[in-house]
Amino acid sequence: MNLYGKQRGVAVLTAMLVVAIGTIIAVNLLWQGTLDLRRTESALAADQGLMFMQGAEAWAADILRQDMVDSPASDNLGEQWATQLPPLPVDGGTIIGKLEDLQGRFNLNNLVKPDGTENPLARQQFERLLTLLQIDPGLAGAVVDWLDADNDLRFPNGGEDVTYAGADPPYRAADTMITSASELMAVNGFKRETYSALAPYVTALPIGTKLNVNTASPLVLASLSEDIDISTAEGLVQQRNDGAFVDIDKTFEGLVDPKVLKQIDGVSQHFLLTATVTLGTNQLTMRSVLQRDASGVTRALFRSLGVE
Ligand SMILES: [Ca+2]
Ligand SMILES: [Ca+2]
Repeated sequence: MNLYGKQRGVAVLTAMLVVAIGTIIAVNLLWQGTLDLRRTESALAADQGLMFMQGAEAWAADILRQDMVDSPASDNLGEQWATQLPPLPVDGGTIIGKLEDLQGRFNLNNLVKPDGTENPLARQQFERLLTLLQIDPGLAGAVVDWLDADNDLRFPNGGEDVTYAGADPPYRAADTMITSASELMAVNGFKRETYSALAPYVTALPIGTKLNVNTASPLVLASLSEDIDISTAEGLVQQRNDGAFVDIDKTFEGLVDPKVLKQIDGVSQHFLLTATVTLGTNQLTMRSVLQRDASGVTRALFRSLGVE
C-alpha cells in the first residue's frame, strides 16, 4: 500500500471508530440517565471507559466483517485490520485500539486433542518454541499435564494435582482447555519471567486452530520444524513482504513434516483486540479475544479488563 493509501486507510478506520463509539454512547446515555447520579468521579470515568471499549469492540467487528468481504482467502499484515491507528481523541481523553491475529501464535490448547490426550506434534512444536526462547523445553511436560484430562504425573517435568496440593493456597491442575495463556503462571516450573518471555508467542484458543503463517513471527515459524532456523524463518517473513505467501503449500512442503503442513493456513478466525482508554487520570485496558465465523460475524470469546 502506498503512503496515500495508508493515510486513507487510517482515516477510514478512524471514522469507523468514531461512528461505533458514538452509537454505543448514545445508547448508554439513555440508560445512564436512570442511574444514581451520586457516584464518584472515577466510577463515572470507569463507566465511560467501558462504553468506549464496547465501541472499540463494535469497531473491530466492522473491520473484520469488511475484511471477510474484501479478502476472504487471506489474512495478512498488509490488510486494513492490521493497521496501527494513532490515539483518537474522545470526550475527556483518548482511545487507542489495536487488532492482532491470534492464529499467528502457538495455541496452547492444541497440546491436547479433543479427547484430552497429548498431541505429540504440537508438543514438539512447543518444545522447539521454548528452546528458541532459551527456556527449558522440559516445561512442556508440565503444560501438557495442566491441560490433559488425566491426573497421571509426567516424569521428570510434570504437574498434576499432587504437585499443586502443597502450594499455599493449594490448587488443582486445570485438566481441560484454558481460556487465557496467563494460566501458565500457575503451571509447575513457570515463573513470571518465563511467562513474560513466552506471552507474545502463545495464545489460548479452541482446540484445533491452524497456524496462520501469513502473520506468524519468525520465531513461531521456526518452531514449525527443526529444518527452519531463525534466519530461514526471517527469510520467509521477507518473502511474505507485508502480504501473504503466494503458495503456502509450495513454500512449506520441503520444510515441514506433511502432518504439520496440514496444520498451517493463510487465514484466521481469532483476533485479539486491545483497547486502551485514558480519561483524565484513569486508564483502562481491555482485551477481547474475537472469533470471526465464516459469514464474517464476530463474537467475543473472552474479555479481560485491567489497568496498564
Ligand atoms: Ca483477509
Ligand atoms: Ca492433567
